[in-house]
Amino acid sequence: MLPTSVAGYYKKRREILGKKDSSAAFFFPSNREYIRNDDVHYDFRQDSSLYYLTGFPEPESFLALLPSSEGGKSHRSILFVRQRNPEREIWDGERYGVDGALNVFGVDATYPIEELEDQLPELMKGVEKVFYRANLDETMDRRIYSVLETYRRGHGRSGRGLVPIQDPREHVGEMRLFKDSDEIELLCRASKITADSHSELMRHVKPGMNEFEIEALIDYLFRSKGCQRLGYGSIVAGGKNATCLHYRSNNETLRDGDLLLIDAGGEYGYYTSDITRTFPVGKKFSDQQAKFYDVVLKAQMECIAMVKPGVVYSTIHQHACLSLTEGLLSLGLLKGKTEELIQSNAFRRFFPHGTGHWLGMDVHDCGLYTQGGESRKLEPGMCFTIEPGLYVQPGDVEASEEFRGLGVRIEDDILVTSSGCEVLTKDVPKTRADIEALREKAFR
Ligand SMILES: [Mn+2]
Repeated sequence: MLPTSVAGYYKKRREILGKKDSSAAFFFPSNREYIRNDDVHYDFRQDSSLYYLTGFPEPESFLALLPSSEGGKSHRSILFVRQRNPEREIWDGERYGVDGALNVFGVDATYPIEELEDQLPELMKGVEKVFYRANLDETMDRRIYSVLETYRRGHGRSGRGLVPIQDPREHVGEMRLFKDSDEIELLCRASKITADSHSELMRHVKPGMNEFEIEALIDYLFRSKGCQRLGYGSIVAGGKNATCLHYRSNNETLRDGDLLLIDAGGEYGYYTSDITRTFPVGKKFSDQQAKFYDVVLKAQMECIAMVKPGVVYSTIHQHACLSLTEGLLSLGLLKGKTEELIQSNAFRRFFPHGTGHWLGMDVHDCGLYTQGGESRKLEPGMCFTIEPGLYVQPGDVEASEEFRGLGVRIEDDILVTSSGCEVLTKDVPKTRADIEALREKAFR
């Protein structure tokens, strides 16, 4: 159960959101439960924005923020929830129910979720616009249209149309982009657990293990250190599998002499970390792997060194492109003039993704990357990843053979502070010397 002070913490967020449009309603449905097979569901996780605004963890719920009928007052918060059901609770666990949700989550009223279409139009008095994210869930879209139609009819023969629907992502995204001290604490915790786990993997991986054994170890390490779940599906890619950016099969045997790329992050208190490390399956990097690895590491460390308030976000990616292009020239993988290679995006053959993304409750967190058509400037409280990588496709016959099938990505989580930045994931080694020192331990 949430203590009252915590309920107040979510209430504050709802007030801030309501102030963004005093005559609008804001609707946030819970995530759907997805069927895996027959009557078995995939693991449920609450929609991040609904959780951000309420702390309410259950499926089949719905938050409505409605303008107050008294002028100047903040929006009312109405939560629709599942009713208590002793028989279902034996199967699925306890529910808060209508009374429990009202007592615990500091909202102004609660109703059974079945009454959404009946209650909501009545409660919407004075609403001129609705913020709702359509096209995620067709069933919910139909329910919302039914609510808006009933609301429209409530005005008699007025000739009015449906109130307009606008996407709430930008308003909530802007709030979620800036992490407060409580959120930073959760991010630090997620990052610390994730970093420690990656270090532990470096001490345990051995040739002959299967990628899924490593995946199982990751699950174990994150959860045994306090994570409720993972922030996203782990990528455990040995050898050439690392050149597949979203490799998820995780079912091949690791071979001595190959590199292993692991991209995995634990979620703690609904905030996730996101770390990638690439290290030898054996004890040491080969000479070719070492040269290739150091190009990525140099780019990554230079990018991190740039981070401070006022820096334009896109300049970090621009720098990664420059640094990696110079590295590709030194490796002989590209030929020509640096400027022209950047102009023509030649590096994209080896570096086809961006240098990072916002990080928070979602691994690819919400928040605008541009404002007024320009890349935005970094400000304290923003958190994002820096993750340059280089990949030479196994079938890239134009590339020198010694580099074919190599994939290296190095990713850390960065918090912008008032004086610069903090690397939340700094505890996991990334220089070759530090990695090889840990790898040595796996073979003792
Ligand atoms: Mn990432």
